[in-house]
Amino acid sequence: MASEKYKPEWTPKDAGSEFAGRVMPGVSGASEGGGGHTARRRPPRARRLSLDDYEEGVLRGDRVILARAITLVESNNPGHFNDAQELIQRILPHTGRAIRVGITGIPGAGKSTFIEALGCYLTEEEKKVAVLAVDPSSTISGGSILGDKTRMEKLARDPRAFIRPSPSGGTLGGVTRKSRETMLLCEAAGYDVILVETVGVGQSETTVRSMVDFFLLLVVTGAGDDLQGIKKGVIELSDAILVNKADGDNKRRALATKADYNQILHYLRPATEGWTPKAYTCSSLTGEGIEEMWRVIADFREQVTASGFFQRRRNGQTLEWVDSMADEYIHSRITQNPDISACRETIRKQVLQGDMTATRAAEALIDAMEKHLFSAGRRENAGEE
Ligand SMILES: Nc1nc2c(ncn2[C@@H]2O[C@H](COP(=O)(O)OP(=O)(O)OP(=O)(O)O)[C@@H](O)[C@H]2O)c(=O)[nH]1
Ligand SMILES: [Mg+2]
Repeated sequence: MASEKYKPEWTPKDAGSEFAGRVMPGVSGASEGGGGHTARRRPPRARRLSLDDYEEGVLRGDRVILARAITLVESNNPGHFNDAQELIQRILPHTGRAIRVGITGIPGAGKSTFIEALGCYLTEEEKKVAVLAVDPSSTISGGSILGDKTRMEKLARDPRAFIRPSPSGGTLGGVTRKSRETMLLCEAAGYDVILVETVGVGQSETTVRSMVDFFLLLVVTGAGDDLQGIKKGVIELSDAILVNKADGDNKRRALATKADYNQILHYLRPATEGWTPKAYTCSSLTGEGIEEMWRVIADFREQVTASGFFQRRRNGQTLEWVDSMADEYIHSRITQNPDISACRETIRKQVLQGDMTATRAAEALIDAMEKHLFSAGRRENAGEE
């Protein structure tokens, strides 16, 4: 086979047969780089699931199907949206039985370590625990939970636990909708406790507060008397403050910090009607104080359920969610409509030039929206008939 024809093109002009190439015919059935018996097999493609499969799998508590159902809910593909909504509708009667706990705190306060400690305590008590992360600023999915999964190593291996990273933003309702619907799926799958860790900065505290029953602020002893940049507003959202890392030399200081926070809480309006928030200490490393914290959450549930506020808050949260999605939808329809945008620009200029009052401008904008949005709506409806 060694011949001129097979010589590589960089072969020196006067070279002999040592530069000849050989071309081997392929062997059918073998894969690249090996004989038939070592052929690499592709993992089988996941079978497409029907809505019945999803529903039945989630209700059975199948973790693989639960994960796929969450992926469906998180999809930004408009084709998946209706299926996801149909699935949520079907599982809705099986939701609402879990206690939903939000956990916030500055980066490094020990949220993930605390969740690991509390989660493991609960699974030992034979409870099923789902851990979700919510990062409203996330544009790519799966960001920090990769790091968190190593911090929640024991919990991640526990068959009674389910850990899911923050979804990314995107279509209607964004991260909030996806996280809430994920929570519903986990409840339908039989999880008794949902722990939601706030990730990132900005609006995550209020977003998480609006989807949980109990909101826990994790703090650590700071250098000096400062409040570690924790906004008063976040303290006001909290049902308890937990001074973490109360271990070793730090324990004494943690107790002092707890007393400081109790003082502050004394002057603030409680976040939950009929419940007095207090400060506690714990060590997520040694486990001291973890059980006490769970007792507090269980007492909260009992007390606030008895007063009727537990369900009232949930109802309020759901209705606010509906309104905010509708607002967001209208807003995006307006900003994406080129006719309205053009009109808006003109009106804004006129206001700044003093040619139009602010109130007249608002009226003119509303007229433009009604004209363009609602006449477009009528055209769509007419087209469907
Ligand atoms: N001594 C001590 N260290 C702790 C405790 N809890 C957490 N840590 C340590 O504090 C560091 C930060 O903990 P994380 O659990 O990652 O904190 P986080 O609040 O989840 O941090 P972000 O997710 O980055 O916001 C880690 O090195 C933990 O080992 C504790 O109770 N005691
Ligand atoms: Mg964390």
